[in-house]
Amino acid sequence: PYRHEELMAKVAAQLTDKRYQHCLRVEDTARQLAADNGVDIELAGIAGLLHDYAKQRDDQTFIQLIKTRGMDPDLVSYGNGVWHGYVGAELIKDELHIYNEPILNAVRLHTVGAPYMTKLDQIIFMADFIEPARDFPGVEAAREATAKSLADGVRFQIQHTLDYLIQKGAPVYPQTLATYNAWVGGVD
Ligand code: DGI
Ligand code: FE
Ligand code: FE
Ligand code: FE
Repeated sequence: PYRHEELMAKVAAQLTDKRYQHCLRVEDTARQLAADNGVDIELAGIAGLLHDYAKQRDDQTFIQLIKTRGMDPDLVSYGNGVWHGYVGAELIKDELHIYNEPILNAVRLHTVGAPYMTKLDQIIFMADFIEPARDFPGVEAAREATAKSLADGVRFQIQHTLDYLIQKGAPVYPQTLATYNAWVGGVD
């Protein structure tokens, strides 16, 4: 249904070669995680390929869409990191004519996660974090957690991300915190 070669060309046309190569590695990692976790491999591959489709658009493009599509107005205060998933899904509909909600949602949530994530959402979230070229301190532990279970991987990543944002003094989008509370926060 989705012409793979055609989508690859469309993604490549929007990104630097470096970012495009990352998308191909995320596609590959997503396919592996899908095979390991009983998720549709083609769907996971397409979502992985497309996840950063909008990453290199101008701020103005994102801000305009946030305003005209009735998205959370607070999004405007958070920047490309938070925009390219949520708003990127709108550009994927408009430009690639892909309306598959499981794919679009996995793209929307790939950076900040959500309290409830489907297995496909979790796969794209994790594939982006652990693809073979990632080399931050802790990536091996993240790969091991993800191999144990997707949920362990998600917990690891959201804790790492929140920690990173706080270390940097970056603003935390409320949904990032909601993801953290749902997956990590436990009373004891
Ligand atoms: O697009 P990638 O570089 O492959 O990776 P990504 O989509 O996971 O993350 C993009 C950036 O978004 C990353 O540097 C961390 C940042 N980010 C994640 N959550 C938040 C955030 N930035 C802000 N300001 N607030 C958040 O809640
Ligand atoms: Fe991204
Ligand atoms: Fe990510
Ligand atoms: Fe990415």
